[in-house]
Amino acid sequence: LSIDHNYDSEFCGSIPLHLVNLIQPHGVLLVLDKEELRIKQVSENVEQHLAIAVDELLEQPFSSYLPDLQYQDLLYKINSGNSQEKIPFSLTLQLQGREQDFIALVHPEQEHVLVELEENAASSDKSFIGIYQHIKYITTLLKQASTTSATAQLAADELKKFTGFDRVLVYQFDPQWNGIVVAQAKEDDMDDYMDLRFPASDVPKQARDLYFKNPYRLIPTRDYKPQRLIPIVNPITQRFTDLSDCNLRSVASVHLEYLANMQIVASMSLPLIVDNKLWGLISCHHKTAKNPSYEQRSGMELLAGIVSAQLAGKERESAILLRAQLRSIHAHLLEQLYNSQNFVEGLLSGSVTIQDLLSLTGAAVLYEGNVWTSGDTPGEQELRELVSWLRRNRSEKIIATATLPQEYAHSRIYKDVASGLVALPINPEQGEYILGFRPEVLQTVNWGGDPKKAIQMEDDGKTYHPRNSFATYKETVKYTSLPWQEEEIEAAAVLRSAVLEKIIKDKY
Ligand code: BLA
Repeated sequence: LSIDHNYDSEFCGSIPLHLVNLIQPHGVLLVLDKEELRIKQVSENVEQHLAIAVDELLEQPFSSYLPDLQYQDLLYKINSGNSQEKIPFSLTLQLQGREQDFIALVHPEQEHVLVELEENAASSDKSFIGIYQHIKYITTLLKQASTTSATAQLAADELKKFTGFDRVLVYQFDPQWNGIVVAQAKEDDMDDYMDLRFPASDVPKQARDLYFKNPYRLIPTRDYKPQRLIPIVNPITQRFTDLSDCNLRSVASVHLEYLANMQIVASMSLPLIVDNKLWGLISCHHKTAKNPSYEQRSGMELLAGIVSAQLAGKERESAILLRAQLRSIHAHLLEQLYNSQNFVEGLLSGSVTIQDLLSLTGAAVLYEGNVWTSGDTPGEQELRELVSWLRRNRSEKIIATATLPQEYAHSRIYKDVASGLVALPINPEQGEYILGFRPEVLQTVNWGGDPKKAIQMEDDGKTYHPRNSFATYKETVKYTSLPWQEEEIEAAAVLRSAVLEKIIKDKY
């Protein structure tokens, strides 16, 4: 795409999210030493949640607030190494003679242990059995969805019903890390984001990376007072405490502004991970504050995992289908190639051609000083110039581009036949190539707000804001063909080897 999002990695991508030293106020953070599990650092809001003052807690052994059995269990969880799984569990704290239940998340780090505690206020909205049956029902539906988009739409619809969020979106990343809303379920009065594309800087790299550490990012309300850690510097490490693993971590202010601009108060997002890669997100929005119960969060986490597995299955199926289609054309073409007088004939004429295999609208062979073409191609002189450019610029490998006119300005005059190019080198030193062409396909991309205005920098060059409008911004993408699929490039590579073999066989 022609829009340059150079801010992503250089600017938004450099905000250090993990060293903010602040948390959101809907829970507390305790930092314990590893040896004795003594409380070394706490968030300043402990008194609101635990009814014990900061000074009273600091330096106390955590064990003095726990029944012995729970303490033993905690020790086991910290030492077993299983805590990678990050399964929350309930802890009953003994505070000033009374007992209080919390949901705890424990993260053993290199030098200390992070303990996050939250009251589970909304837990009574559904019984375990109720939630279990609901998840089972959604899972059954998901298994029946036949395509990627059906899976995504079902996930959005069912997660909206399951959680009660006002808007649930399925957001899919493209190779440049822009994202497209591929499914949406929403209340009528919420803005419609379906099919809109958002620039990569909206979810910058370090925010994307954190989804591999945390099962979700929850912001129950953007209207909160951040809570500092006390003391400010972690007395164990003598540094700021790394909050990468901490669910309560305070939110980057640019993102809080973003949520305000989207007119939402609460947000929760969960990763969709396919083949170890961040495929997309499930993004949930609410007009007012919303803090789902731990049971609901766990259900959402589980469902995001199931949706990911379903998407992985669908992607694999379509890759297999494409491979199978290519393979049958390939078999024909190879047979024809072997039986032909010469490889040029075998590729360009006959019942199947290289055009069929690679979905080309034109093809050319430049070999031993001659030029052969089939279908729509640039003229002979233009082909010779194109090959000199290829020789100068590129390697011995197969080259495929869907944006030739952007890379080689001379080709703009024939963009209608060759905005997409695949080049199979035979003998690149001599300018001998097999070339395949695809025409320009003008695409309209609907962005959620003008991506060139994604970052609003103030005159001081330091203060910045996210864009304040997500109204559809239409961009016409020129000089671009349909994309080349990985499977097509693989097929081209196999064909190239067969051609090289044929040439040798015919010569000797
Ligand atoms: C975080 N941006 C996020 C998150 C989402 C988005 C989902 C994760 C936190 C959350 O769940 O709310 C973006 N949300 C979207 C998009 C849609 C959506 C695209 O629903 C589509 C419908 N953001 C900017 C700019 C910067 C930026 C200009 O717009 C940087 C200069 C940064 N976004 C940014 C940062 C975070 C973020 C730093 C991490 C916030 C945090 O976790 O503290």
